[in-house]
Amino acid sequence: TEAKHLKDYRAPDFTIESIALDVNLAGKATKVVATSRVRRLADEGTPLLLDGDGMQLESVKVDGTAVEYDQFEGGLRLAPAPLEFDLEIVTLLDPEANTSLEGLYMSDGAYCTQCEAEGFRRITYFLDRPDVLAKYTVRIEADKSFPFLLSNGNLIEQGELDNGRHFACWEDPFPKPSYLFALVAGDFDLLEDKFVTRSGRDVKLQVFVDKGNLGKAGHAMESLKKAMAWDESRFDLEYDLDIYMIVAVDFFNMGAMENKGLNIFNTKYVLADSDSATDDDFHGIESVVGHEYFHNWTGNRVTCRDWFQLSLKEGLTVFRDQEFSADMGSPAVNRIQAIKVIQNQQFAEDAGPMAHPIRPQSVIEMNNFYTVTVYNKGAEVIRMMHTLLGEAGFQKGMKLYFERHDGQAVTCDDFVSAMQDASGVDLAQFRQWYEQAGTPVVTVTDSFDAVAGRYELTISQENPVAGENAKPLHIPFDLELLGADGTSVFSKVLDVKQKQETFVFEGLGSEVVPSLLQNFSAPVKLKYDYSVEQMVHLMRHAGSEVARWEASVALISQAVWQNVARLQQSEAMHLDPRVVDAFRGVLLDSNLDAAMVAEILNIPSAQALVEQVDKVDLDLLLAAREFVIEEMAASCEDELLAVYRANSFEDSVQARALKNAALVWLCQVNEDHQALVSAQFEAASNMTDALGALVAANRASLPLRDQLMAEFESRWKETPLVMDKWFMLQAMQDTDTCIDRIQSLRGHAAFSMNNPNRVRSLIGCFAAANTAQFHRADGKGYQFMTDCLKELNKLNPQVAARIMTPLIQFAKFDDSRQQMMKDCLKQLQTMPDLARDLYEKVERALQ
Ligand code: BAL
Ligand code: ZN
Repeated sequence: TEAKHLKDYRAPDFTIESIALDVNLAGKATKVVATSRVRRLADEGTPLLLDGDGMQLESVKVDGTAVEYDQFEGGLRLAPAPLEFDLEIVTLLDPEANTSLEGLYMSDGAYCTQCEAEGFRRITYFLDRPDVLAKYTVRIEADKSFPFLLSNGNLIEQGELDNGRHFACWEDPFPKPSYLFALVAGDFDLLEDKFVTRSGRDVKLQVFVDKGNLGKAGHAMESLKKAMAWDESRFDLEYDLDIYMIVAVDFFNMGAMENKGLNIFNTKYVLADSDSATDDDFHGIESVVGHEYFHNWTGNRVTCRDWFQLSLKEGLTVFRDQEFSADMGSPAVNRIQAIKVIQNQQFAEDAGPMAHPIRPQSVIEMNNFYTVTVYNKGAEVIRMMHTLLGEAGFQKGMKLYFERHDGQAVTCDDFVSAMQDASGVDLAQFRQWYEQAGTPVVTVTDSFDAVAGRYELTISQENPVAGENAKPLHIPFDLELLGADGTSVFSKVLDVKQKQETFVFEGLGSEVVPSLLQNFSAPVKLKYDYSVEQMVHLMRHAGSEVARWEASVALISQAVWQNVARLQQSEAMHLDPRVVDAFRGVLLDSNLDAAMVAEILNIPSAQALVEQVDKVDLDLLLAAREFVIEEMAASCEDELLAVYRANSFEDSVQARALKNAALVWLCQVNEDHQALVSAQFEAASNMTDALGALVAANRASLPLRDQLMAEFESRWKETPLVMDKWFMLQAMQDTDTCIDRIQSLRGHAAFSMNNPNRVRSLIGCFAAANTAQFHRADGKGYQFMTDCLKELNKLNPQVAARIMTPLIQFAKFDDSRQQMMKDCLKQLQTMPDLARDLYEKVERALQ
């Protein structure tokens, strides 16, 4: 359990130019014969070290002759070898016993693989690192009860064998790192289609789903075709193989995996029809199908030199999938969703013990670094470059990046260099964004000289996590100045480069209201003392919809914190009528897109509010937030009802979003509105409306809640992805009995601790989203999570480490809660068989 450091990176001593994998699938006696062409890059006399884990090693041969070897924890050492040789390794695997879902495992009776980051070493001994790129040929043999035998690249041969067995051979013409290897064997329903590329090549498209789910594969297929067309038109990138396959499996640690030509997906991001999937699910599928497809260039054609560079492919590919979603739908709503991920989750990561730069400097378990920092802050860093270079400059940079690095394994620095060299924009200082952990705090002060017509804006930056010596960052700071009548008098992205800088604006006839850091132009915390009038002004007049939403977040956040302060002084809470009026104005504004109004109604979560401060009295925060919602809802009840009714008649994603947001508020203020809930639930012709009703009933713990939940369960108990929604609702109810209910639901027929989707829905969601019950003052929430983690530690450490995140983010809470959380972590720390994944997080938290 030692950390690896970026500074210790060394090029490999050997490389593997090609590998022939012969995989004989036979349950517990599955056998893999791997024949690699190995070439020594280092000096003569250098031993060959191979990675390997959790397999039974049968034999090792060099150029056909059995050789001696040393086996050690995590690998194999061979004596010094000739310059080039054939290496044959035979391993035995037990995919049925593999509950970690890394390497080769079984999902609902199908064989499948997951090799990123370091799963290939559970299939054979190998140079399992992304800078070793090999050509793969794969022969799969299995019983005919597994009709489909799939791997990367093109099918070159298949045939029948004796004893009810058959085989298939695949060849991938593109050299690839081992993490992009994939294999699937199973019985599926298959949806087929084709895409004709810009240059006129036919690409066969296949989506494989569990039997009986063919009717739910269409949206994924449509999304794939849209993604392929979009990457051609926006990024000038065309697909490069003759076939593209997506296989959906229900047991999957991640969302999906971009294996070359053979993506393996979590069913959650493939299966959808309007009966069983919400509008959000449809959107998520389009975005993840796009994401994996876009990896074909950003990740597969050009990959990472080492895992510290993960953001090279992930930050860039998230940026690309965000742009895809924006171009397919509403740019503003998509931007808001991306901003919320940073403000709610990434800021929390930065403020906790796992804070790391988007290019981490040290890692114990790589699986712990598939984070909102590497992915989503990484995407914000790419977005800032896009802002600095403009679309044309950015695309020139992409072109140069591929010209220079196609077929290579490279670093984040290589990417930035291509952007700089192609555009001529100096990015030297900008590279700091890859170095520093923590959220920079940007403080703004201003003054207006009415006589001179001069406005001065002073912007200063600090990074409390990176510390005093942190170099200042290059921050693209999007600024708009609005006149008293709401017109825009200045709008530009400022280049902020110093620790403190003052910008002067002359010739202003009257005082202006600044819209600062518009569209969240950099992933920083903004500190500026907005007055209520200013925020209300921005909500009405800011030039972009995102900026108007940002003003609403600032306004409502201030209202919550003011009431926290009142509670601390034992004063009565109250809500400024101007705040109510501003929200009422939004409800009445017929020019606003309904989805934007819904975003504004979905006020910041408790978690998002916690991230705005350094220390929090959670009980007061929850009380104040609830008070603000109830006051607002009570004051706007008529308008909410009108909005609810008006949007009930419309059949659109936007209308449903607004209607359902309004319903939550209505139920908060008056139980009588449960008639609306019940009517909506019974009449619902789609999952968005059915779930909207349940969410409202659950949130307000309405009397009919249990009955609706029971109806929903009996309708959907055989549909795992829908039961995940039901488990989530159970996990999110803020009632005293919640934990006991979750505990007993672990015995539900639809639940399994072996299935990550189920675990995330019932247990992960409790910790991540039921703030009140997870952080119960009696510590029961923490202990419940800890008990679950102890169990998952053996079954699936990767998922355990992922869902434990809220338990290590204790720094902002009161001493009593902090102590209880640490005590729980100490229970984990003393476990004799604590997995590396959990070990790393526990140690960092208790340090
Ligand atoms: N590479 C792991 C899954 C994804 O980010 O696409
Ligand atoms: Zn990705």
